[in-house]
Amino acid sequence: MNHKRVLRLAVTVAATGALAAGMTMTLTSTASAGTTLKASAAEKGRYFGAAVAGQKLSDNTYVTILNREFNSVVAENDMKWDATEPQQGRFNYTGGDRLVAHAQANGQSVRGHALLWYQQQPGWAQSMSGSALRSAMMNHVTQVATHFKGKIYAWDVVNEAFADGNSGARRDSNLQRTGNDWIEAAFRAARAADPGAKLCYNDYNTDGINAKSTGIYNMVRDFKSRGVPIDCVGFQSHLGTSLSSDYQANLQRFADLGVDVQITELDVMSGGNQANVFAGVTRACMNVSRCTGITTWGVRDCDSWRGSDNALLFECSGNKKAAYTSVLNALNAGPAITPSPTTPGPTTPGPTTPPPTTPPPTTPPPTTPPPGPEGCTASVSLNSWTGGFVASVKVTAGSAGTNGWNVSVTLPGGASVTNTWSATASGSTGTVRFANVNYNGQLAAGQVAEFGFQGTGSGAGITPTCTAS
Ligand code: 9MR
Repeated sequence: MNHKRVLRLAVTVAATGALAAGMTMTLTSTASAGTTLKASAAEKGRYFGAAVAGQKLSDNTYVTILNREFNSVVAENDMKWDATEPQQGRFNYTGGDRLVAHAQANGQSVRGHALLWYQQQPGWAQSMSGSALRSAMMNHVTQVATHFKGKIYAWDVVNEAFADGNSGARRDSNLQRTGNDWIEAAFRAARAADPGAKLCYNDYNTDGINAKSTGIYNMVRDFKSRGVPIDCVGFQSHLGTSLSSDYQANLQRFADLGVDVQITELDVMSGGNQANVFAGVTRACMNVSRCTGITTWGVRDCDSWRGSDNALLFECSGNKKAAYTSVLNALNAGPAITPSPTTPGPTTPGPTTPPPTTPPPTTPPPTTPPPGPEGCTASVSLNSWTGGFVASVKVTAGSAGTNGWNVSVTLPGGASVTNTWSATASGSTGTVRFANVNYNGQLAAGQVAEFGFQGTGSGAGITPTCTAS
């Protein structure tokens, strides 16, 4: 296993000047300002995520930051092929299941990483080729996507299949040598296994318009034209000391093909410009309405694969860095998503409201059967500004758990819902019904799901009612 990867920094077209000058662009900012990454991202209909190393889930400082700041997680290694199928046909989901359980208990959505990648293959797969490998690959995609079905917001179905440099061509690998159609075959298998997950292609050195990103762009365009099921493209964004001036334009050209884009593995070389580069990436995502979220590749500097680069947003002690503040400010300054009338609104994972600062009142010990609603309850927290609001709704399953839920909200006159995440809305004015999406409908007794919506007008006084199925 090659665990010592050479750090591949993005091609940097010097944009330092533009960044330092604050990238003069006009942003419509709202009066509200979140105080955590996840709240600020959620206010703008996005998620903010982190890659999680399984063994760190027992580190208090780490978990405190993870749950306070992030509402999306991805396994740094635990869902890769070597981890999930160490021997052919014998699957191990221990690490992946642990992360999913953590996410579900803390209102975080999960990105799945990665079904097929030329690295971190188990030894048995590395030594296979031809049709035997092709069928092992497809079985792997099917089995893993089926195991996690309904729990994954977006899968990196294929990771890093394009070559670096100027060719714009596929990378040579044992996977590629099974036939050029392996990527579309993988996407079709993943769709069949988990129709509710968004299916992404993910790669690095795609941080601007260059030969590699153009090769990928051409593949995505071809897939869309032939109906190959692809929903999103991940831009890893392992960055150096400056940001390409066409970073945003590159995201936008992919979005214009009809796919979501996501920043999937963000980390940035430390030094004087780190905060500016982080802010530039955040602004770019906020300015592209189909950019549904940002994930940093780890939590604190000392959790990062980049070691002494100090490439993340928190010091080891847990202190916030200047880069943290720059990202938070860029999230708060970003324009809200305004869904286009012809396309459905983005279904991004929703915001999680910060946990209450006072513990809930203690209730007398339960008798048998335990008290509490059989169905579900819902509560809302509102973030309002003149002319608009974001509602974060918490759904709590009653004693029987849920297979699905519906939440109804009656809006005041003049108010209307413009965007919804982690639920599907019916109607936009008057009484609006929100139904679970496939990854958050099944709740155990007492378990919480969160969704959100954005509206124009006033949301004052809305009272959600929940029914379970
Ligand atoms: O951060 C991951 C590190 O712990 C592993 O040793 C390494 C194995 O190759 O993979 C790292 O994560 C990579 C990700 O899965 C794909 N894009 C590049 C990331 C950094 O190398």
